[in-house]
Formats: sequence, structure tokens, C-alpha cells
Amino acid sequence: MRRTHSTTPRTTRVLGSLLLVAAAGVFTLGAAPAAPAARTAAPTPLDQVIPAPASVTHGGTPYRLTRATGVRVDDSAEVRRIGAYLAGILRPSTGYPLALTDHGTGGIRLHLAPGDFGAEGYRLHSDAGGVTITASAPAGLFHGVQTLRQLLPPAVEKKTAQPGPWQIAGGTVQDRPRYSYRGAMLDVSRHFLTVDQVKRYIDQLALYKLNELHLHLSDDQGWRIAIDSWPRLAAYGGSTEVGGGPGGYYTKAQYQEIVRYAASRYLEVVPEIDMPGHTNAALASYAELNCDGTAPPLYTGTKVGFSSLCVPKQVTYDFADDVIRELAALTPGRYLHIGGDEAHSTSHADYVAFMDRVQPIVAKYGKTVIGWHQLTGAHPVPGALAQYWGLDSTSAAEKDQVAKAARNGTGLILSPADRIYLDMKYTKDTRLGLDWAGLVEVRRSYDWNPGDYLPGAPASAVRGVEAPMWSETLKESADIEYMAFPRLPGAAELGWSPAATHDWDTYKVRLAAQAPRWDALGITYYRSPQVPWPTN
Ligand code: TNX
Repeated sequence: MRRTHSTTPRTTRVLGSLLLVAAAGVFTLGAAPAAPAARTAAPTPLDQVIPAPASVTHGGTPYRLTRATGVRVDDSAEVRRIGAYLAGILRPSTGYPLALTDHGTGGIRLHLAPGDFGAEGYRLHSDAGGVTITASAPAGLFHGVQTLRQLLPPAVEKKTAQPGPWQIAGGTVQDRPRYSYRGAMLDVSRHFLTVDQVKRYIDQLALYKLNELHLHLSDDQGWRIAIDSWPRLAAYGGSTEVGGGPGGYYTKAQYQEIVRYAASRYLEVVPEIDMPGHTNAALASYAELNCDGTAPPLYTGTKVGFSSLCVPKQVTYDFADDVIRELAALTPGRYLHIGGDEAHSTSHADYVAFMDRVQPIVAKYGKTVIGWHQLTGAHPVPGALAQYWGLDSTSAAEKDQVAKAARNGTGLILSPADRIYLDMKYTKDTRLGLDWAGLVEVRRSYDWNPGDYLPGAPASAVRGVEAPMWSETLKESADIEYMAFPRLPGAAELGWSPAATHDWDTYKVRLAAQAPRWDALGITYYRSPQVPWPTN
């Protein structure tokens, strides 16, 4: 056995790749490190997954799935459910029965045991006798299952029987996340997404071990969640979207279905009601929320910064209390996001007054406040998190304001717009997306360090990263996937993997190797020229 780490010197890795390729009989000299070829029988090396594992020990005989392979689970409903999820992925493509069992030996075992795994870590051990994933909590087993998926050939993701063989390299992966907050945001306001479209994205997030799904549920163009005490918000405020389409909203039952589905993939839903700006849909639904008592028309354009709740009116806080109470009651997660960005039509004094009154409402209903980083210009309550969405070029004064809040205890979620805004165009020719934060190619979105990104902010204030997907130009799942892939896996790696594994040259090879998996899953992606995609 040879102990290595994903930070193996490049030469060793290149040699390893060449040897693998040579073993498969397709030796090519002088080429860039080849992505593990889908057609070869050599199993994927244990460190060739995304996000990069914390540590890997290579060695030993691979495990080969057979018709006799069982999925062994502890006698626990939750572990059994994760086993059923895994078997559900493996059965169609392998054609094997993969029976769930709580006894016997060998096969694929999911096992809960005390250990130094943290809330989400796991160990995956593979040898000729079987594969065992061990964790101290179900989330760790689930993340280990994602690693196992990626170690199997991409064709395992297909829905019809494939030839195999189905091998997992020998060795041990010891893994746990760098950050506890690893998020993705969907803007379901600018264009509405159905429950099934959200579930499809949830499955894609789970494959890369993300654990937070932020839903941007309200904006100028649409209100997307039913609120019983203010029924026109959804019924009228949800009746359109950018471009004038029919919009839509989630009933409470549908929202809870999303929450449940996300939880089954170990993602927590973070609902956002954006206030006091970005509120035209609410203002159009209830005249009394406007300072002049007149409801504006619904809005289907893409401008920002023109709407504001009426800060001096008591009814504004009755509204906020009702909405937050009902949404908190539907949401088992810890957080409630109150927006707070681009309040260009609210005076600074009003903005501060509004946040001073609304943050305690969130606490009253048992949730922790998240706000866009403009919240740091008001008085973030103790425990609040600020979501930073600035650019490299954001003024030092603005960065300082956020860093100062971080030094005073406000936690940070990093979503720098010119890095991981998934709605930014890749190049000037990208058909979809916006470019106000710049063009963001794949390397740029990957090549930064959340730990030292914001000058003056202590590394310990950084709770993690989140990749937002604003939907002004995005309507279909295929649109969203084209913008998310291949950048989303990079955001996931920034959130999960130790900084020491960060290396574009080796990452791009692992990223390229994901493409056949996306093809098998029907995921549309941008074939960036920066990535050495397999050519077949
Ligand atoms: C800025 S980022 C916004 C959104 C837009 C987005 C488009 C943020 C907190 N506000 O309202 O949709 O840019 O990229």
C-alpha cells in the first residue's frame, strides 16, 4: 500500500495516468494527462472525483460488482433509505438485483459507527471483498455514496442495461468537508420553475455534495409561495414572470414536497423573501403596502432597484410578520433569508430601520437571518449571516464594511459575482446569461480561495460558499444546466475540498472526466475550451 494524497506532485500523477492508459492499450506519448477513458476497464482512481477527497490511500485489489452483490445496510430506516437510493441508481444500468440486506458479508456496506467523521464526513474502503462506507451520521453515508457513484463508470448513470464491468479501485478514501455551508441558489421568481425542475437540480447538487438549496422565492417579477394570510401575493403576484409568461407559485404542499425531496438528498432549503427592495410583485398585489396607497402594475422586465416596501407604515411589519411566520412554519431548516440587496429606492435610514424591525421577526419564529451583504451596512443581529456578492473590483470601503462585520461575529457566505454567479456568461458569445459582473470562464470560477478571499475578514467567519443562479434569461432545465455545468462542480469543490487539493491543472482533468456522466444523465453543458474533454 502506498500512502498518497490528492496533492501528489504533478509528475507522479502524469506518470500514473500514462501507466493507466498504457495498461488499457491506448498509450499516447506527449499528450496532456488523459481523462480516465470510459472504454477502458481500469477503474477510476479513488482521487479522481469531484469534489476532491480530503485524503486517499490507493492500493489493493479493486472490488467488482456482480449479480450476487448485495447492499448491506444497518438496521435503521434512514440507512436503509440511503441503501435503496443507491440501489435505485445502480440497478437499471448494471441489471443486477442489488438486494438490500442487513446481514451477510461482502458487497456494498453502509454502516454507521462512531468515529472522527464530523456531521458529513465518511470513509470509503474498497478491496476484493467489497466496499464499505462508514460514517457517524446518515449525511456522511449519503456523501460517501456520491463518491462511490463517481468511482463507477459514467454509464452507471444510464437508465438501461449497460455492459460493465463495474469495478471500484482498491484503497481508502477519508473525507470530510472544509465548510459546513455549501449552497446553490435558484431564482424561481424571474422565471418560475416547476417542482420537478427543482427536484432535477437538487439531484445534480447532491452528486457534488452540496448541502444548501437557497430558493429566491420573491422578486419584482413574481411571488412564488402561497401565504394564506395574504392570498393575492401568490394568486396575483405570482401570475407572471420576465417576458410576460404565466409564472406560477408553489402551494404550501408543493413547497413542502421540495423541502422533503431536498432533505432526502441531505440538502437544507433556505427560503428567501427579498425585502425591502425587489418587492414589486407584493406591492402590485396589495395597494396598502405602498406609501401612496396605490398598487403598481405587475412587472415583467429585468430592471432592478425600483421598488420598496413602505418602511414607515405599520402594515409593512404586519405583512413581514405573517409571511415570515407562515414560511418559517413550512421550513424545517435553520435559516430564513430576507434579501436586502439593491434597495436603491429605500433611503439608507429607512433601510436600517426596516432591518432593525424585521430581523427580530425572523428570530421570533426560530430562524437564523441570512441577508445579502448590504445587511452589514445596517445592524446585523448576533448570529446573522451575510452573503457577499461583490466583485474583485468592489470598492475597498464596501469590502471593509463586510470584513468589519465579519470581525464582529457576522458569518459569511461567499458568492462573489465575478466568480460563482452561475448566470454570468462564459464568453461574449454565450447565448444565455448576463455579463454585468464580467465574463466568467470555468477556470476563473474555480481559481480562488474562499479562506482568504475577502481582505480583513477572518477565515473563521467564512461558513462556506454559494453559487447563485439568477434566471432573467433562463427558462428551461437545459438553460440552467448549461450555465451550471461545468462551473457548479467547481463551486462544490471550493466548498468541500481542503485548500491543499486546489489545483486547476489536475482539477480540469477530473472535470473533463465528468462529461460522459453528464451525457448519461442528460445534462446539457458548456464545452469550455479550457477543459480537456474526452473526444469520443
Ligand atoms: C444582482 S445579486 C441581483 C439580482 C439579479 C442579479 C443578476 C443580487 C443580490 N441581486 O437581483 O438577478 O444581479 O445577475
